[in-house]
Amino acid sequence: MLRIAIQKSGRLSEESLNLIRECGISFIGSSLKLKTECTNFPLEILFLRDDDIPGYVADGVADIGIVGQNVLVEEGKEELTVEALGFSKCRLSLAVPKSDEYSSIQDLNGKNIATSYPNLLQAFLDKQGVQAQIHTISGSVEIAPSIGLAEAICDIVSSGSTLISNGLKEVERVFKSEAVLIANQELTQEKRQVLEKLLFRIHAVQRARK
Ligand code: PRT
Ligand code: ZN
Repeated sequence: MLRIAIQKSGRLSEESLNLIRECGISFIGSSLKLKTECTNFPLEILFLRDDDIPGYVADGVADIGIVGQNVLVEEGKEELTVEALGFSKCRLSLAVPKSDEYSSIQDLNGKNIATSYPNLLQAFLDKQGVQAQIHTISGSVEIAPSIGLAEAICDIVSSGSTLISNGLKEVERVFKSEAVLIANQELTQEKRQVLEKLLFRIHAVQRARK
């Protein structure tokens, strides 16, 4: 039996469950349960916060998982990656108030930047040779400039409408992300075989979607 960790409730949940279903795997789903066993495939589904998924897979509490690359790389666990899944595409971007003049990344030198992704942001700033103060906050990052917490933010963007409605403009793309399948690095031979079977089905689903 292979254990997969997916997001309990959020932007990855529905597409993660759809992928499992499209693989022809049946389960009795309930968002209230922490886990469920599939009825026609040796798979057990664990429902977790997305931030906890890389850690649980690294520790072997779950064998495999589906999570955004932004969370995976932020947590320093990209070595768990099996393959990209092509959904939940988004980007981590820097944004400043719409009315601010902005000509290059150097304009952020000495500024305060609010984000939930301090590691990804720090790596980007280091690469660009920019020194700024990073303020790590766990949510509502886009309101930071309007309440005077920071001059810039670094947050996940997909359509861009959240930035616009908060009077911000996107100025730099820091990281490109999509959902990825991850796996524990010490799976038993048996679990590895189940994973191979699952991957075979995932590839068939992906070909059919094209
Ligand atoms: O409760 P839990 O911790 O499990 O969930 P969460 O609230 O931390 O994550 P969730 O469900 O918001 O996102 C899960 C994953 O979906 C993220 O880690 C990304 O990999 C991916 N994803 C894709 C997104 C978005 N698109 C997205 N648009 N994650 C967040 N957003 C947010 C963003 O933070 C901003 O507030 O949506 C807003 C921007 O969207 P636009 O369309 O207005 O630009
Ligand atoms: Zn989260």
